[in-house]
Amino acid sequence: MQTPVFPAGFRWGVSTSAYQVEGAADTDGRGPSIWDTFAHRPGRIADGSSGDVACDHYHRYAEDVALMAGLGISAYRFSVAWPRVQPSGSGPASPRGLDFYDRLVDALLARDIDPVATLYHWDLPQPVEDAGGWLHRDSAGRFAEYADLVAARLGDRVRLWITLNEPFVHMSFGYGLGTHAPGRQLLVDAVPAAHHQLLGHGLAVAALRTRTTSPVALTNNYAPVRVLGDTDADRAAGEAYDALHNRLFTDPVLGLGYPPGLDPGPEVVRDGDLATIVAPIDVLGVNYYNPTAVRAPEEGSPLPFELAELDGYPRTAFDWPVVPEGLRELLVGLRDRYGDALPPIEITESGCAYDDEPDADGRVHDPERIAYLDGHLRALRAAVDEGVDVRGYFVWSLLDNWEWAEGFTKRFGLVHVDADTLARTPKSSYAWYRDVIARSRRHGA
Ligand code: PNW
Repeated sequence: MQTPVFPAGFRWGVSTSAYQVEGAADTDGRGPSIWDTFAHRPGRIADGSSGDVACDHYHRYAEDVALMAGLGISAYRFSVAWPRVQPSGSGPASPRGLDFYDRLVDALLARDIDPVATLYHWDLPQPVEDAGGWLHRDSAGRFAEYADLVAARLGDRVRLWITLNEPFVHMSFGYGLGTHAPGRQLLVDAVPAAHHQLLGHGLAVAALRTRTTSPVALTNNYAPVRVLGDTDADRAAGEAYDALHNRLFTDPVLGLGYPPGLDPGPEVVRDGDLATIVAPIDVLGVNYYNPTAVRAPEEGSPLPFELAELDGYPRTAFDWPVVPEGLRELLVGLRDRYGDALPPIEITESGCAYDDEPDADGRVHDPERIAYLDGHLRALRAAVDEGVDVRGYFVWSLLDNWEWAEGFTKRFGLVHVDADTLARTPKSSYAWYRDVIARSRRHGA
């Protein structure tokens, strides 16, 4: 059976993020971000690496855009590094910092590839963190000022704007558990970092509307919840986790207010904030990797759920279960939950890590990735056939890049990157994805 085709005009893409691919950490006046600080602190990154050089995409972007053109994609999702645009986290834009994105956007348009820009993919300028980071209300306004500076320069050419990437993962790993930058371990006290990101999103949407007519989106990570056990306590734990992971950053934006139990309270949420946050978005960005298994917590646990292993599925090199069906489940679930309030969806990340290395002939075979993507495109097609309005699909990622706390140990790319030479070698999944796109263009309906 062939991979399904999608309607004409369906957006085929790949995604990356600034700190994970650019490198050039000190180039052209870039300032430090929380990820520079975190990665250079001993013991935080699996292989002791940092994004100082990453894939050196900052200098090799022309080669990378040529690889994209070879895929035949219609869109490239990248992120803009706030510390390049405002090296000290506030004040006027650094023209040299914006120049890079100007060049990138023009190179994409010259190849007929839509630039899709994420404004924030977790690289907060260190001075903004030093002033309280996302725990502090002022960060929301600062983010909107930064968004305005970027849109003033690129607003005429970016085809889709995404304000934030995965604010849930940023809040929970960065401020709740401390496994990501800025490394704070506040557990449930991290919730103000939710409200201030959402407020920043709403203020940024308003700023973007004055600068561009292109659509505006928010990208969230979603995980269908699988409840292990059949007690009321297990089901309550499932509800609690679903509210935190899947609803906290979506319900307020789509007009439902904060989910029960997660309202940050009057000290944090001021009059008018929810009206700012509910500013209409044109697209909901959906990132999907796997479902989450949950059961009732032990007595005395600080959290209202306990995360568990989801058995019975193949696993990626990240040890994440491969559950394509979860994508259909989550898309139908979003439609059922939000109904007419749900805007069109684009899958802004989907992908997997495997230990891909060149064979004796220098070729990189990654049949597991092909099976993974094929399965997820089938699940996506099933959701579309059930009436969910999905307009695009972006593979994470174009390149083997710097995978946050895992450093270079997890390879997500359609293109292999040699750790020493940074040479790019398209994997067999690259040719497969190219053929899927071409066939969909010919036969799409
Ligand atoms: C996303 N989880 O992060 C990010 O948007 C990317 O930057 C990242 O490289 C990619 O997924 C692969 O990890 C996630 O544990 C990090 O559920 C963690 C989770 C999900 C997404």
